[in-house]
Amino acid sequence: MNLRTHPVVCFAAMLTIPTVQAGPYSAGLDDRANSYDAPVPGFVGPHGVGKARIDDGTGQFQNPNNRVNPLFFAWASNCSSYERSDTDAGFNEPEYALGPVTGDNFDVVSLGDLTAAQITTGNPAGRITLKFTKPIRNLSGADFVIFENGFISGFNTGGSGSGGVYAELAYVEVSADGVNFVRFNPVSLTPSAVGAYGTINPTNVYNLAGKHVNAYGDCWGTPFDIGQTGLSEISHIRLVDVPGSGAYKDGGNRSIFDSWRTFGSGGFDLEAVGSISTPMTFGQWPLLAELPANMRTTTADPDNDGIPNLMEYAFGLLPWEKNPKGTGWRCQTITVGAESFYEFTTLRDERCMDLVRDLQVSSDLKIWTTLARSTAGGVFLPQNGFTPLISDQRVGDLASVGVMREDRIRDTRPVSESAKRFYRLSITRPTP
Ligand SMILES: [Ca+2]
Ligand SMILES: [Ca+2]
Ligand SMILES: [Ca+2]
Ligand SMILES: [Ca+2]
Repeated sequence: MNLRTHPVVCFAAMLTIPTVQAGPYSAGLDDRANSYDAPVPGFVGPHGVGKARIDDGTGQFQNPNNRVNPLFFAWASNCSSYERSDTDAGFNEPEYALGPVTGDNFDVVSLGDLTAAQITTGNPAGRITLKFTKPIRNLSGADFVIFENGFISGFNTGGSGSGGVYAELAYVEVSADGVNFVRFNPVSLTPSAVGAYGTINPTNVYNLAGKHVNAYGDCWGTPFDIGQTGLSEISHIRLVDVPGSGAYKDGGNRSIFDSWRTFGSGGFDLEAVGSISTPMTFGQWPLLAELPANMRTTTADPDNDGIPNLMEYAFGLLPWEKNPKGTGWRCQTITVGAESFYEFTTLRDERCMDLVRDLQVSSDLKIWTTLARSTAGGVFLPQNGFTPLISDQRVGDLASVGVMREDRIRDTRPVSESAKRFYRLSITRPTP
């Protein structure tokens, strides 16, 4: 719904408010620890995580110093098809779904809503298919994020009462060839119809787009993990509107309810689709484009934090933000039983495909031998007959995002052995 087209919200025929059992899924905004679908902020910066930088139309900006979340490496670039299900005017230009998120809830394309009669007749629901220039790979955690224009409603109208999300939901389908699509398995535990312009409790909804808030200054998107579909890489994402009458079902054959029926910008409103898991080389790293032209080399250090650009890229850091000394790589002593061992910790962005990372040992600082190696963004593996203990885990405060890793590599040779042993981390970019 867009209030520009519907300045008066009508809520006739509202239902009584049922007792609602909340599900385990994420809230409408800023629920970073949720293990299912923690929403991903479209913007970050000094005005707060998830606070959109929006042109208010007079040349003034809300949250002017925030920027689009640099976690996103690509945005939908083409619309392959767009079939709206109603004939309402406005919000029918698919170009509004392309390019970076804006946080502007009017910068959308609507899929349209179906009437009860049309649902009975079997009219198809509105749908749109978007294409990415580079494939999105299944890396750790969420791989892409969908931004609709839901908002926290102050109206005590729907199934979850005041403070629920005014949500228009859509099924999400992905494809590697633009022909064969696989649908994410949707879950909707909303117990009953919420009426036109009613709200839902988003903790009852999973694997449907449209449950998170992206309006009036708050900008959060819904994460999707390609790993759930059995595909390893995709190029197309299709959204199919769910008219929330209850006629459309989730993966457990439960009725899906959302605000229904809506007009003007009826049904799902797509604002943007961002990719996290787009493999990169240093030269393709989108963060480079935001640096001054003479500061884009591998060795340049525009933020003067002692970490050259190639290392900022390798460690998933920001080349324009000063990182504390020692960020990205450290060594500590770990005691196991009666003995101590050196353990190395390093950061790794899984999307950096062109790097070779070697943890190396030497007894004389001249001849170095590799203890463990990571290639093409992958986990470290033991080398040359060494048997270091290796583990890795997600790093960062967003439970849905997994591409940023922290590796731990523990040498098996005790510290107490008297022979000298030096360590270094080497990050190289083999000549393409
Ligand atoms: Ca709508
Ligand atoms: Ca994934
Ligand atoms: Ca730097
Ligand atoms: Ca930095």
